[in-house]
This record gives sequence, C-alpha cells and structure tokens, in this order.
Amino acid sequence: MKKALIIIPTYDEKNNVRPISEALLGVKSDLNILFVDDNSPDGTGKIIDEMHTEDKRINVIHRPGKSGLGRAYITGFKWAIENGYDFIFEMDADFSHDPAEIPNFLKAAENADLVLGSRYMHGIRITNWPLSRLILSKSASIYVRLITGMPISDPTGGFKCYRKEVLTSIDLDTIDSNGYSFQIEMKYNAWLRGFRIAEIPITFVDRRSGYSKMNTGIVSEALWEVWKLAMRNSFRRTPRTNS
Ligand SMILES: Nc1nc2c(ncn2[C@@H]2O[C@H](COP(=O)(O)OP(=O)(O)OP(=O)(O)O)[C@@H](O)[C@H]2O)c(=O)[nH]1
Ligand SMILES: [Mg+2]
Repeated sequence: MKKALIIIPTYDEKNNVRPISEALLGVKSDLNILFVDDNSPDGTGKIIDEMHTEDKRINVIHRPGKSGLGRAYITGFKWAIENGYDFIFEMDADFSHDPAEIPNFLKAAENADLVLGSRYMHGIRITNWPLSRLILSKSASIYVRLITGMPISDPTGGFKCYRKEVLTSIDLDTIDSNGYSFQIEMKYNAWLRGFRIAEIPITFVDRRSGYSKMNTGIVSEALWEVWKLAMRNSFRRTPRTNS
C-alpha cells in the first residue's frame, strides 16, 4: 500500500497542533504526520512529543532554533525519503489549509507527480485576508509567471503533494531559498525536470489562532530569489525532458 506523509513546520503553534492532527487523521486514518518544530518558545514541541507518545502516526523532528520554513521542509523531505513515503505533503499548521482536501490531492496524484493547491484557479478563494495581503499575493503570482514562464496559477502556495520521485530527483541541499521563494523554487525545479504538475482549487482561510511569521524580509527574499532562480537556469521557459 502507498504511504502518505503530511509535513507540517511549526513555530509557536501550540493551539493548532492537536486539532490539526485530529482533523487530518479524522479525514484519513492511515496518514502519517511529521511536524518539524524549531524549538518553539510556546512549548509546541513538547505538546507534539506528548501526542507522539499517544499515537505513533504523529512524529516530530526538533530543530534547535528558528531557521525558516524552507529549511524545515528540506529536513522533513529527507526524513520522508528515508522512511519510504510515496506521497509527501506540505501543509501549514494554522488551518489555512483544509485537511478535508487531502483525498482530492491524492486522487489528482494518481495522474500527476506534483499536485498544487491553488487559491487562484477559477477565481480567487481566500477568506479573511486584508486587501493589501491579497494584492501582494496575487501580484507575486503574476510576477513569478512573467519571469519564469511557469504555467501555474498560484506559485507561492504552500499546500501541495509530491510523489517521492520528484523529491529524490532534486538535490535538496542546493535549495537555498527559505520563505515564499522556497515554494517557488521547488515548483520551478519540478517543472524544469518535466514532471507532471496538476493544480486543484482550494479555499485558503486566514489563520485561526496564533500569529503570522510573514515579514518584509520574506517578501524581499522572494522578489530577488525569483531572478536568481531564473538566471541560474539561463531564463529557461520550457521544461527539460524528465531526468
Ligand atoms: N519550523 C518552522 N516553522 C515555521 C517557520 N516559520 C513559519 N513556520 C510555520 O510554517 C507555517 C506557515 O507559516 P505562517 O506563519 O502561517 O505563514 P503564512 O501562512 O505566510 O502567514 P499567516 O497565515 O498570516 O500566519 C506555519 O505552520 C508556521 O508555524 C520557521 O522558521 N520554522
Ligand atoms: Mg499561515
């Protein structure tokens, strides 16, 4: 049987980790979850340790300090590959990503190597965001598409499902971006390698509890990283054959 892992990076998410795990396992009981916690000052890591004692489907990697979402995912991807997972998800802890969508991703992954949840296909589906943030995100998606040529509607989105072959084909140690640009870099890498990408519509809801870790540093990193990424690949705008 194919195994699916949901990777969730956490930093100060003490009120979310238990309910999000219950919701995920309620949707699909054979899922496994991996949290990657950066020694959250609010004690999130300790709560996940207790959850692991109660239920071995829930796992955690503790990192010594906050070093960004991208690095947390790379750590999680390596663990997923070592532990033989076939479908590997990225997901936020804060209920912006609806656990009920997981079966839709798995269905789409039957015919795709990378399934992206998109907030912007067939209209805009984002609930409770201030207009300024919506404009920033939507502009970023147009910017990325213009520079990279990637034909996807939501390049900064972070709810997605990889087949393991995508992750094993990328040298994960060369991924150098960390914030939103991490999301762009992973998609661009998969696309350039000729992997089949599918998008499914999702509704994104602003976080229920806790605080945002988004900051201007993450935004400006993304602005520059897209150019760096395109330059490193000689502004290539079409996929190579699958390697
Ligand atoms: N391990 C780890 N997790 C992080 C880090 N930064 C953010 N996260 C987690 O990554 C996920 C997404 O971060 P958010 O703060 O929700 O970022 P966002 O979705 O852009 O912002 P909001 O939804 O407005 O809060 C959440 O589960 C965070 O706890 C980090 O440096 N390390
Ligand atoms: Mg969030």
